[in-house]
Order: sequence, then C-alpha cells, then structure tokens
Amino acid sequence: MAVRGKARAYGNIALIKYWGKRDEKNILPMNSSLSLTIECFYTETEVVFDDSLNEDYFYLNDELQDKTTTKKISDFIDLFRKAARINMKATVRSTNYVPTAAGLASSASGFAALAAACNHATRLNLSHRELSMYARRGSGSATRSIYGGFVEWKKGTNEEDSYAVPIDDAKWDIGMVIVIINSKEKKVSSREGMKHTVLTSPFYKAWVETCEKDIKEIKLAIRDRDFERLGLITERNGLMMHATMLGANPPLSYWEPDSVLAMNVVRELRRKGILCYFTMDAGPNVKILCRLSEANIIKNKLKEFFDEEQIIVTGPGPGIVLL
Ligand code: FM0
Repeated sequence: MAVRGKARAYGNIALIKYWGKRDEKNILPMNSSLSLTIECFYTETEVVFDDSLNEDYFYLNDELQDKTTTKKISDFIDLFRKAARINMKATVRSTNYVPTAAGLASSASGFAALAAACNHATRLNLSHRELSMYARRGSGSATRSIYGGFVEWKKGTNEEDSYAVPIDDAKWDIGMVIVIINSKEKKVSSREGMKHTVLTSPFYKAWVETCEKDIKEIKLAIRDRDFERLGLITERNGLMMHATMLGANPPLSYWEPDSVLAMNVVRELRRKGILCYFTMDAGPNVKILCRLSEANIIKNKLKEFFDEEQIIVTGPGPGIVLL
C-alpha cells in the first residue's frame, strides 16, 4: 500500500533576523523573528509512503540525492512516521521554482513544503501552528513559511510553544527587489555561522536584546502601516546581525563588493525620495523592501550597475498550498 501527499511553500525573507539557537536539537531560537513571505520563489514537494520500499529516496530537481542529504530528510520524516505510527519508507520529490538560475535556494520553503506534504500523506490533520513547529525541526526559517505575508516566529519557552503566527497579509503595496550577487567563495552555512557567532561574538548579548525591542516596534509599524518605520527597523536589524558576525572570532562576513554597491544604490534612491530599505542574509544577495508600485523604478536604477537577470521583483507570497 502507498499514501501520497503534495504541497507548495513559498520562501521568506526575515526583516527581524533569526541568528542563533538556544537549543540545537529542537531548533529553539535565541530571539523571535519576523519575515515577509515572497511569491517569486517556492518549492513543491511530493511524498509517497510505500510499504514496498526498503529505504527513503530523495529527488531534488529530478536528481537523486546522496546518503548524507537523504539522511536529513529521513530524520525529518521520522517525526511524522512517529506521530502517525507508520514505518513505511518514502520517496520524496522536491522541485525549487526560482526566477533565475543564480542561487536563492532555500531551506525555508523546502522544509515547510515537506512538512505540509507529510501531514497530507499521513492524514495527521495538523493545524498550521503544529505544522510550523514540525517545519521548525527541519530548519528554523521554515517555521515562518507556513503562512503568507508578514509572519512572526515566536521564540517561545519550550519546544511546544515556539511556532509561527501570521501578523498581516502585506497586501498594502509591499514588495521586494532582490539583487542576486554571485559569490565565488565557499560560503559558511547559516547553521554553522550562527553557532560560531553565539559562541564567540561579544556583541551577541546586545544583539538579542535589540531584537526584543525591534520585534515589538516592527509589529507596531505593521499595525500602523507605517512603511518608513518598518523599513528603517528592517535595515538596522539586518546590519546589526552582520555586525554581530563581524565581532565573532574569527570574524565572519558574507558581504561582497557588489553587496555594498547595491546598498549604496538603495541609500541614493532614498535621498531621492524613494522609500526603500535593504537587508541581507547568510550570503551576498541584497534584498530590498519597497513599495511594490515603486519596484520597477528601483529595478531600473539597479540596471545601471547590475545585469537585468540579477534583479528580481516580487510581491508578498501566500501560505502553504496543498496540491
Ligand atoms: O531567515 O540552522 O533557518 O531569519 O536567513 O536551518 O535553523 O537556514 F540571515 C540568516 C536562517 C538565517 C535569517 O537560518 O538555519 C532568517 C537567516 P537553521 P536557517
């Protein structure tokens, strides 16, 4: 016998960042975070539990993955096998839909889609809240990809109350322009980078304290639809995360010269009255929060410095979709 489930989940970009765990195993964060789900990037995942299989198989973009990668997926599916009391092995087929070939892969949409597909297949009927806690066990940022629009991941007090909540659908002229900057250097994963920062950066305590304030303030800005305040908090919080990494020992930086160029373009646009604000994650790409109605003005300015294929415009994305 076999049971099947399939789901789609969208990527998200944190405006208040998650950068550090207080519990590595259960993926409990040091601070609450807040993101915008984006529609330009999503993952579709199908899972088929089949009692004729002797092991799990994981295909990513039609390619069968090696043992190490498949083990991570197997460990994650085990959470569902345990809850649903089944021991069938599974075939997982996952496809990332990205606007350009250059990067932007995401564990957030990946584990959110896998969690939703497993829930569907096992008929566990988990609520979105429970689903976000399952997704969290795959990757912290995946917690937030269960919902659309602005989403908060509450740090919680234990593994049962650290989940995501939807804050606002962001359908009030909110958009993002993403500048894809290719890096030749081998990158440090978020998982390793944040661990290293927690362990060695003397700025870490100040970072966590600032995030507590920023989360409160950004939620007020969203409530009041105060875009300028929303943007200023976003830009400052992102820079502070990177400052915390620069304080690590040895220091950690994901910036490239072109990242700084893109940031300066944003500052220049702001001087000309276009409200736009940048943020960066564990890589050189620059994400610009803007009015969706002004995204093309920003894109045109960026085209003076970057190739058109490097610039992606997106609106807010929805929550998980069953397929
Ligand atoms: O998304 O170790 O979720 O809040 O993207 O798998 O839990 O890949 F800027 C970095 C995401 C980190 C900020 O880390 O780590 C954010 C970041 P995991 P993730």
